Amino acid sequence: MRRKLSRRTFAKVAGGAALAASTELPSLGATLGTGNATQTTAAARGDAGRDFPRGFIWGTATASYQVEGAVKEDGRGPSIWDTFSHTPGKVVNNANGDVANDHYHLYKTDVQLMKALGVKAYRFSIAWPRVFPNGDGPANPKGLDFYNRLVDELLANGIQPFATLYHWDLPQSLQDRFGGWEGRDTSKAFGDYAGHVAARLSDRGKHIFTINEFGAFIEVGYRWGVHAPGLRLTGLRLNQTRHHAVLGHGLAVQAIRASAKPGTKVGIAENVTIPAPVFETPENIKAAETAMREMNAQYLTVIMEGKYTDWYLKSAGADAPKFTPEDLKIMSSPLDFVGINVYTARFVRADQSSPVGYVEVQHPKSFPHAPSFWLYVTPEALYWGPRHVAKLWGAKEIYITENGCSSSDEPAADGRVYDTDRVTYLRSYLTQLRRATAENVPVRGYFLWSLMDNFEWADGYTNRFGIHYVDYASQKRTPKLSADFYREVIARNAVL
Ligand code: GBH
Repeated sequence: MRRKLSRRTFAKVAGGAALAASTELPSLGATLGTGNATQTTAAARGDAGRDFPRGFIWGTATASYQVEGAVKEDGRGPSIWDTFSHTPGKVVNNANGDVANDHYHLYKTDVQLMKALGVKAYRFSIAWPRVFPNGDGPANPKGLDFYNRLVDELLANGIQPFATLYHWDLPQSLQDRFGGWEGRDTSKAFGDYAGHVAARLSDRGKHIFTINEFGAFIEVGYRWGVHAPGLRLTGLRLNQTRHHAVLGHGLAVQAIRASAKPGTKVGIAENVTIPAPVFETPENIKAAETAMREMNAQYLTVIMEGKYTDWYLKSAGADAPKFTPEDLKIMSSPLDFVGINVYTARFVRADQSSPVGYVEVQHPKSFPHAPSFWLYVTPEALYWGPRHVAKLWGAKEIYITENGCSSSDEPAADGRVYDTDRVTYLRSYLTQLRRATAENVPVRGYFLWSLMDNFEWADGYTNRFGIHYVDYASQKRTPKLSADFYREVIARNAVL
């Protein structure tokens, strides 16, 4: 299943990117290392047609359990990912995040990597069990101190902190006592934790994301059993768990509003399922818009619309979640921005014989994908994702909170990694993002996943998503070719 993407198939999908570049590219040698490219105009640089809006925020992202290590330090409590990864057979090679990238100790080094790239923002996540070792109850001030140090270090280097409150490391105690997100008490505890952090970090951290990817930690963790906590729920129990997770998000938004300093902005980072029209006729575009609402009914749609779609409730029947009108109000608390994690798209076409007016066109076996079997290379995702969010729900501020890809990443004789497949992937996707910004879709920033290779959940350390190569034995980080590429993109504010 995990086949490598051949050069030929990659070239096939990358073809679209070249079309946008109407002017001749300067030679690589001439462009690498030009720190002052932003001081000239796009036209003078030959970037016209490939440039991003002024002030566009370029960033990188990581998540606590994937990079921090130090799982027993300074009073951190255990999370469901400690339990899961230490259960034999759950993670490739039985790997775990005990040490990971040792970012807990090496964060200053890592901030320098970001500075060298020229990123303006860093999206990291806060480990809930560092702040509340049991999820609720007494706080552990030493836990938050780490994030205070990190935020100060970022600001001292001119990098804006964008903090995510939940990137899957649920305190184990909440799993034991309430069944994790199966229990409404977890939603409530999440709200309290969010308010606590916002009160203490929002004097410096102005952008807060509540939850990363319902569509991953619920579906993969509570439905497929492939991620922590490794459950296989179905029917009403599954739908109620989904509901509690979104409710937790809403309670967190309210708690942040109540406790944060003025000027704090709140949003979400969701891996929306992105339906792209299989080709762009008005009928297929309409079908894709309908599909966007239905495919995300349990998560982003209810957050943006304050109700579950009729079709979702009808299809769920007796298994539909139990909720009150008050729940829906909380879940749809207004957001300042919408973050979407964009990796891949699904193709749809109009079909009037379908009750929802669309059908999905499955990817054939030969469709190119990255080493991660699920990562079909569909650059259109980075156009249709934000466009749907803006058009359907009127979002005024959108962030691409993750985008990136895995690659086989074998160091060459000179020790460097020439990840031309990743560069090609990024160029193709960014070309589509640029199409969106050129049409005034309000995308304000982009966070590349990931700053560096890290613990890739059930894949352990076997699947690398970084633009810096990490040698885990020595903890040495080495920029890949994609890091050079991204540095140039940032300096020129244009796709290269
Ligand atoms: C993101 O999820 C995560 O936010 C990030 O932590 C992660 O490192 C990054 O992607 C790269 O994977 O094994 O069949 O159950 C992206 C959405 C959802 C895609 C879960 C992979 C697992 C498929 N992911 N999915 S399966």
